[in-house]
Amino acid sequence: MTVESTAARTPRRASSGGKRTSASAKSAGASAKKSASAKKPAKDAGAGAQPELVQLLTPEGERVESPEYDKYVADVTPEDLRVLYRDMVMTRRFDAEAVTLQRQGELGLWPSLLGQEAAQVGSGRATREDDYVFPTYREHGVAWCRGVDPTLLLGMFRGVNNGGWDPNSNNFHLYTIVIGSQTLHATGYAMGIAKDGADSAVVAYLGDGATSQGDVAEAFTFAAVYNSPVVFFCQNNQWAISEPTEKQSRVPLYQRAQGYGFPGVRVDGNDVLACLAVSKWALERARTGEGPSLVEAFTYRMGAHTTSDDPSRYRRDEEREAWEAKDPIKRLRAYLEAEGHADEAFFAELDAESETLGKRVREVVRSMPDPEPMSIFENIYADGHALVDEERAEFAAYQASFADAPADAATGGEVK
Ligand SMILES: Cc1ncc(C[n+]2csc(CCOP(=O)(O)OP(=O)(O)O)c2C)c(N)n1
Ligand SMILES: [Mg+2]
Repeated sequence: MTVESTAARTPRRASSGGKRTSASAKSAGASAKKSASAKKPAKDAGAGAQPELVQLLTPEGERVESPEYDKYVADVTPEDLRVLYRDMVMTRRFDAEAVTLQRQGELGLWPSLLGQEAAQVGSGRATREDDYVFPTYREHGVAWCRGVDPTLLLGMFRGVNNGGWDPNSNNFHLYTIVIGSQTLHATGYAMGIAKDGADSAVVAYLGDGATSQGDVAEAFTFAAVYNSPVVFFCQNNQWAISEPTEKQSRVPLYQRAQGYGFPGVRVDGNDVLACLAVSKWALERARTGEGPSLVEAFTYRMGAHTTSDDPSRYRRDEEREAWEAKDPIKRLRAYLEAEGHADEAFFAELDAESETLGKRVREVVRSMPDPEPMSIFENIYADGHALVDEERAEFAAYQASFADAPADAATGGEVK
């Protein structure tokens, strides 16, 4: 059983508040021990109020109570916790392989998710199969939870295709590099869902830097005014390339939501259980007609922005070291061990499984065929477009200008 399937059992259109069943004796999510640093003010990223941080697992892996959010993980079993742990380990291993592949010239570029596994797995596992997800370019952990084969994420970064997967297979949209624009796509999609009368929800991922984009302001406005079933899941990883969050906003990011008229919550983005709980809260709001929410997952980009970036030029090692102590995988492991929910054999098997994944990713990427040059013009517009036709013809003529060009190169590229 997966956490996702747990979510899928939640009745649709269930009225919010007080209707969820209380935790069973063996449900791991309920075993909160002490109350909490949930009320402890977090290190503020902006000026003004000291924000509260929703936290269910401390960095040391101790379960703390949250009167508001415990109920959203009350049905999480030890098996579910192991699934969450596995998701994070597999995702990190995949990501490490991709970085290595880029360093060896097999990929053109790679945006690592290192450090953001809990934010992505917690929110990803909160979604239901019929929900629709609009990612940025860094949501490899969410893709994993949605069941997208990770090797498919690499085609675009190898330059062999323009996307790599069918968004409708897993309700996981293509990666979007144009900062913030996916929040508009998500809001439009959510408006459509509402018009259809479906009770699915939409999740739009965005970064801290993206909150400065006009597209995001428009998406927030439309989502609020149309009361759309969309969750804006902002991973505040403290940096937008070399720009720190405090240069993006005068207030903590989650407080931006208030001005648009919907709630915003800051969650410990390195605590997978808290991210699961807060995401379920936000998704339930969306499903039950309560409209959009903003979740700010307070986390840290442990690596470079992309493999083209060198963070040592703009941030100090001590900052990274401080965040290492809050590692999302270490803290869930500590909790699993303390509660006796996982033994050495589990961790050893997972290590072996993740190595197998790394090997598979490497083999698949290296054997990806080069595309036909003209295929870059495919799948752009459903009904064609004059400008694309012109560019296709120009490129075909260019191809044909080479001495060793195949005889049909100037035909406009009838690519099979
Ligand atoms: C509209 C637009 N402007 C600028 C860029 C260049 N750019 C790429 S990533 C990035 C920073 C994004 O930071 P953030 O939203 O915090 O996401 P993160 O990369 O930290 O996940 C910028 C400015 C872009 N891709 N699109
Ligand atoms: Mg960022």
